[in-house]
Amino acid sequence: MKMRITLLKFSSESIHISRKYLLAVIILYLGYLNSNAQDVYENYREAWLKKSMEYLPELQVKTKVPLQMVRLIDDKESYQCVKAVKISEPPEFYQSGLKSNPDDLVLDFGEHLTGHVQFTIQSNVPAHAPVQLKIKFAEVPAEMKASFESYEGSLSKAWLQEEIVTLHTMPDTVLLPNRYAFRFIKFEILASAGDMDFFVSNVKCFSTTSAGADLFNETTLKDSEFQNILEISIKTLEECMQTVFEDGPKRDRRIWVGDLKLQALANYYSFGNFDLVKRGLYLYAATAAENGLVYGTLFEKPQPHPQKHFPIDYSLLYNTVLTDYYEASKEIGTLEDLWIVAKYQVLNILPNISEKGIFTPSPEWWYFIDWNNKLEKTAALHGIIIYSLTKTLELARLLKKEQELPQLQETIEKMRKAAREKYYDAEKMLFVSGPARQVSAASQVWMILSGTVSPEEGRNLFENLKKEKQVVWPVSPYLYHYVAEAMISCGMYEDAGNLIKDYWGGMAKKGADTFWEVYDPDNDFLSPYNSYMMNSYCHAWSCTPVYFLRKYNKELFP
Ligand code: RAM
Repeated sequence: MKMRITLLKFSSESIHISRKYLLAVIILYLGYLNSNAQDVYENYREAWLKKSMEYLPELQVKTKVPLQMVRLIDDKESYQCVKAVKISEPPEFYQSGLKSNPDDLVLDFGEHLTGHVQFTIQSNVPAHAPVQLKIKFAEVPAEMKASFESYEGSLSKAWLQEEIVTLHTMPDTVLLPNRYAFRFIKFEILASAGDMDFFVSNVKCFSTTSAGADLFNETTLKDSEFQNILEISIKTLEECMQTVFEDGPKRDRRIWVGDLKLQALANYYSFGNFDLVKRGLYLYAATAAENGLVYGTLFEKPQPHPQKHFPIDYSLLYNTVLTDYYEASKEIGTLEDLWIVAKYQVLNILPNISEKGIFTPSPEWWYFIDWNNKLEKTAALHGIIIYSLTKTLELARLLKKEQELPQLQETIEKMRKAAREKYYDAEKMLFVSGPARQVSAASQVWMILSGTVSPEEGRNLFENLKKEKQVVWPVSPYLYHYVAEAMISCGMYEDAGNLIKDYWGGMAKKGADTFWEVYDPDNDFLSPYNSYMMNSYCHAWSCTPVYFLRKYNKELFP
């Protein structure tokens, strides 16, 4: 009995001890869990945000006026089957009442602008009733000619630039409430008193940009076609450079990693605005998820915040914006600050890379690559991951931080090996993707840029691509940028030059004064949003010809 009591006592004590122990373990474990759930950037965000504010640029404002009055006519030969034909100079428009102007008369500023718009209105008789006006803005003629009422696209109709204003006092000078991205403006009366007519005059745009001067503008290319493409690409970039590198000043008016990367490259060969690049980099860091992954896109207002989704190719490409930045600036402080972000991009995807080097994206991520909805993206994504890891390794070496990601080199090698084993089709002598073994430019390009193949093998891939009947080609200047980059990395300068002339030059021939978000030479109406009205016609990721034409000047123009 005694024995039993002792035992019990012992046992209750030991239970007591083990409870204490357990509690400690639970606390430790919770602490660990919590530390996992904890914000990995907790101690950095404030400083990053502060830095992003230090790099907030002042916008330069220029006053622009319309150059001509145009009429939009149907024309099968013109881009999207609409042509703008000059009717008169603006003063003539100002002298005739809006009621006597035919519906399709439009003011043309002669160039793409991003800014605020002001005009003066007067009435023929002292105003005894208000007037309601519809003021419509468009980047391209067909967008102006289309009826926004018929819009059935997938994105919010509110993106289409149209303002309805009711004005009571005349004469009056009116500053419209939003910023617009446009070349064409149309005024239309929606409601008014029968005996009143209205005269619009002094239409002005206070256009804005943070771009500054083109630092390389003393060099004119001998080839006039290239020179024209170069100028359009600079103008595209200039319009997208606002208080951040926007993807498009009409839509989406926010910063995206994929666009930022290409804008930054073009900027290094034109405006050399390093502060705007740093602003973007710090904003991404400050608004990243608690697990460390940067989101694909973010907004500045009312305070910087992300749109919470992960295009994982974009998250990883963030690291390469850092290496590109260093290559251009040779400034290391920013890299030291943001190394931890680069590290967490890698740490977040390492669990998704198998022992055999296969990358399987997590279901909560998505990946972009290109807007061609026929594209099977698995192989291209695999290549982008290797490319980004390789750049991260360069960064780690530069900062002497390799020990913080000791598995990097081996992972890259594993993934390159896996790429050849899993995605290379020995018969076609091309990389293929997906169960249907799809052949696309995207798969070849990213395998080349990832260093999975040698330059010579890369050249063969391009050769074999030409022989292949069914190839999925890009539809965005974004992916075409990487096609040109891959060609250059294989020494195919002539091909890269031809591509720039065919693709970007194709837009120029169709009348682009800034380069478009999507361009399919065979389909002017292609739209990722099921409506060409919604496309952005001054789009950041299309601005890279200036980068190619100036960076590879010697090679492209020997
Ligand atoms: C669109 C924009 C942007 C791009 C993303 C993936 O919303 O065109 O430029 O980066 O898609």
